[in-house]
Amino acid sequence: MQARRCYTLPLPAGPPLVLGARTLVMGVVNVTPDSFSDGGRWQDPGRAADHALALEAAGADLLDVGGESTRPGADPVPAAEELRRVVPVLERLAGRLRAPLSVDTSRAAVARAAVGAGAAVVNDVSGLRRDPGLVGVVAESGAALVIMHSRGFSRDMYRDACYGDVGAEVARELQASIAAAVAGGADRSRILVDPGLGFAKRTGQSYAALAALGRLAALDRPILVGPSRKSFLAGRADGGPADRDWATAAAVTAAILEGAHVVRVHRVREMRQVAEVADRCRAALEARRRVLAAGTAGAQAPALAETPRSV
Ligand code: PMM
Repeated sequence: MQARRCYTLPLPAGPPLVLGARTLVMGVVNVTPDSFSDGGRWQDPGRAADHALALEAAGADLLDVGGESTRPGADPVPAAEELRRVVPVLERLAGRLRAPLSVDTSRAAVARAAVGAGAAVVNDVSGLRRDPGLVGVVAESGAALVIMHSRGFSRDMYRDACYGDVGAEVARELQASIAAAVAGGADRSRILVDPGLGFAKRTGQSYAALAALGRLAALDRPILVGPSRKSFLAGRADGGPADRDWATAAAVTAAILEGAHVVRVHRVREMRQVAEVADRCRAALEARRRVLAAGTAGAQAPALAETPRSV
């Protein structure tokens, strides 16, 4: 475990995103009929907006609105349909949230409309490979950009799931995407990176990418991780995506101990609790490491801020 660096990301409006002091929780709002976990639940724009407001009330620091399923095998939807799903939700939320809005899209046209409707973050699961125009929208608008690692696209992503060293290859490919973003005019200080758990990665490869999260620290950008309910978390008695929240909690904890700054999840209230405890564990482990490094092994680690409890 290494110390987590702190970053302050400027956003087009409102206060900057402060990353590293505590883990931020990004709530998922999928306005799709076919997402693997919550497809069809929030298709009505009013219900989707209410869901976003409920996630903020539950403790979300960011809200990620998406209009195209990225599950393996999903067919792409036309841009007009993605716009029709996402923009009315963002418009309904404008001025009603403190948490910045993110749009989960790989298309420039959707990113442009979303930023116009108030999104402050563009979350591109294609890592800038799908639409070369997307980086221009980010550069012009000053939106923050999440560059997620993947290979191929939804329909064929497992074809390229061949790695010698997952952690090293993910870090190298993300580095190349950052360079492409900067060459396209994006501000490096507004970029986050994401190892893309489950994207072009089979089960063992997703765990390897999670275990190698520390390698991404070399990119010197904040790290976002999205393990929520994914199939790599399915245990022997798996009841489907909605049955994977305990497993998600384990992966969220591992991600935070390995350096994640933001976790993207469906169950915000619960994962906020998990993140708080994982942050306290991080702080205790870092303090203990400092004590050991100072050569005072056996001395007491500095006490964490205490909240008195009866039990
Ligand atoms: N996963 C999904 C969609 N978007 N974005 C980022 N940055 N990272 C992810 O891991 C990610 C994502 C797929 O999950 P969903 O269908 O629950 O949204």
